[in-house]
Amino acid sequence: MSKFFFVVYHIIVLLALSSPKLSYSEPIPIRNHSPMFFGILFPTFDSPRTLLEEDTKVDFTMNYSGIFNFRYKDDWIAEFDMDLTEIAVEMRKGYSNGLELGINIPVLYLGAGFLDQVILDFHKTIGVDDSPGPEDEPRNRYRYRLAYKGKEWNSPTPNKFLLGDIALWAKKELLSAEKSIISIKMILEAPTASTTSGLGNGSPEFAVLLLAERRFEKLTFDLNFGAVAPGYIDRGEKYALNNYYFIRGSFSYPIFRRFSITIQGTSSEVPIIEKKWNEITVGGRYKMASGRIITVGFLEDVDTAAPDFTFYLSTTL
Ligand SMILES: [Ca+2]
Ligand SMILES: [Ca+2]
Repeated sequence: MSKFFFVVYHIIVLLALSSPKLSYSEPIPIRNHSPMFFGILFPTFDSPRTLLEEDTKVDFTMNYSGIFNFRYKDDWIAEFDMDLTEIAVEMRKGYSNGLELGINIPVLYLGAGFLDQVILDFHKTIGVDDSPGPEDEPRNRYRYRLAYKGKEWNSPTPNKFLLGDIALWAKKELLSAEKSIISIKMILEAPTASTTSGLGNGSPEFAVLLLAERRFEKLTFDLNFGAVAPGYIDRGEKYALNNYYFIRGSFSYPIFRRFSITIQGTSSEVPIIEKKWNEITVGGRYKMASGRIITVGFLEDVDTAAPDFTFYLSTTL
């Protein structure tokens, strides 16, 4: 055994022996940063569990995406080459009878990024060919271009922090048994982001989700089914968006007392340009002795409506 693996092995054994039982494994609420969804409500993966009455939870989350997507379809021209960082504060509070209310306040930052060559090298190492595509394009360039029927849409301002659309939700447990929970969640996204210099769509949006969870021994299985009414995109003229549906599934498993891994996937319809969006995410949660939970996730898209990848990091307060 090399010295490195010897040290890692002992750290893992220490973590496994030194801590109380992990009681926290659930889906990873990583963001969809596909450019087909810019500004449009796409609910994140959520557990049906609600906070106890008077309990509050505050999460700081960061989603970092490398985006490269050039599509020419019907009357659309879509050219995206950028990195997108989304930082958000998410607050929840529990009420009686399994009711939870929450708010998500996001701030976005678009720019040229710095990782293009690193990702190309990584893809080459694992045997993915990026040509034609990013391999043949300039490195670390900012490009946001969206045109419909020859009309250019507004571009958000790069290299600046931009307020995103703020979302409010209510979640209510419908069924709560020892190993199974089913909840309904309703989300309202308000058009707080600018439609001219930000990534706002300018329309209020609604979503209804059915959330379910089933535990088998240590394994936790979660399912989300969602229906979204994204309204329209306001660019001076209003462009109606199709309502769409999505389904998500996840498996979480505690491999050590403080650390659980999650593998999850999403399949969704897309409100403009493309037909479908599919992704797979792997990640994990680590519960510190203080009770703070650190979550990481890595998302890879499996079709063309896609950013290259999204990296997720969050911490509870
Ligand atoms: Ca929106
Ligand atoms: Ca790039």
